[in-house]
Amino acid sequence: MLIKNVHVNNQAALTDVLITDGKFAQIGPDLTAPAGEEVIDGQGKLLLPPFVDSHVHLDSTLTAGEPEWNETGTLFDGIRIWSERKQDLTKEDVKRRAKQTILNMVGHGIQFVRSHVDVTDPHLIATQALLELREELKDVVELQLVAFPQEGILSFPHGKELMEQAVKEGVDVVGGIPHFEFSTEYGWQSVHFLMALADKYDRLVDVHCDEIDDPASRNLEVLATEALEREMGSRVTASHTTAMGSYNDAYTYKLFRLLKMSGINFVANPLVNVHLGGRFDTYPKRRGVTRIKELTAAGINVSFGEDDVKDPWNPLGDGNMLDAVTMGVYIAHLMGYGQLQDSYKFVTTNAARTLHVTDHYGIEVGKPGNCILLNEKDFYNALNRHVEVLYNIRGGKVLAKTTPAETTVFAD
Ligand code: 17E
Ligand code: FE2
Repeated sequence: MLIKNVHVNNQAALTDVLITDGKFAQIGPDLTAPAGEEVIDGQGKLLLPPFVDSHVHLDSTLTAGEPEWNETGTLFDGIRIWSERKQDLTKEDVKRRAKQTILNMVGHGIQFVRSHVDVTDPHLIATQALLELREELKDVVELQLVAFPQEGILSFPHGKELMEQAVKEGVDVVGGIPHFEFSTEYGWQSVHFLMALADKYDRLVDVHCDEIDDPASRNLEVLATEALEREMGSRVTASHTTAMGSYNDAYTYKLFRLLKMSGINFVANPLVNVHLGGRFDTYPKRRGVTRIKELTAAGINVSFGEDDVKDPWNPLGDGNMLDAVTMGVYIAHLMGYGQLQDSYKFVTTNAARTLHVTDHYGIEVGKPGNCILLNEKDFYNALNRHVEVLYNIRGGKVLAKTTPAETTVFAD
């Protein structure tokens, strides 16, 4: 495939991109297609590596309203409602809903997904369903699965055994939820347990960490210390960390030293965190998000996830990462022109680092020919107009194609 006349990675210059045998073969001006090769006229638009959703829950997707809508909008009612819906899970139910959401995501330019899967289920039904789907859809999407103990590791019957069982069955990443454990002590113990488990089985780590408007929720320092001492930093991710929005500045200053030394990654979920956060405040009302701007300024890797697509934690969601970026730049005060132009990194290169897939991610000669063509010349305009992904290209083949809607205004 030859893609003509595109701005690669938001650069000012126009260029061509040739993909042969599924890999980027040449990037430069005035390339010619080998005989019979498919040619796409890029029309001066933006070519990026595929979008990455670095944090979503595919087991619960498309269950909003079942058995009830989350009318309070708290994390805790979300957990309660999901716990009821979980009783009715079958493998077919999970696979059907997850597949529908994944295909929708693909239509919006996503090719890499990290999904948490709730392992606080004695039968691990959702885990088995998503493990099967990971294989069945491997030509469409690279799906990473996180063993996520929604109701706790130490606070749920046989929580530790269920975590280890999920890892043995093949999940890629070890998760946790220390702020939801019964006690601070259980929270810390859960972090030590999950880090040892990941180390033993050579897995990545992604913990729901301090997702609560409580400045006393300080499991992040335990996770970062473990990551530092085990030298696992780049393989470890702290998701949510919304309590950091409530930490005092003196403590945060001290914490940042450790975070930088540890090299861990962060995932913010701007849409869902602004929705679930601040729910127990009157006024002033907290924003419920982590310190995206300050982490980024400190050189720490931050990516964005959508977290939920229509489930007990988010009644909305369309599998479109531009929604997460829009909310993220507003809520984190990243609205400078350069910051807006660069904000695609939260859902592309930064997210690829979080997923630990950078060896096969990016528009570079020799890497797999995966890329997306957005219907604007640069990311500032793409974000502003929330444009279509015209082509989602995987291994030099069109995986999804979108024809833009056409509006005619009848006025002089
Ligand atoms: N579970 C949780 O603990 N936190 C979340 N944000 C979601 C599920 C979506
Ligand atoms: Fe989450």
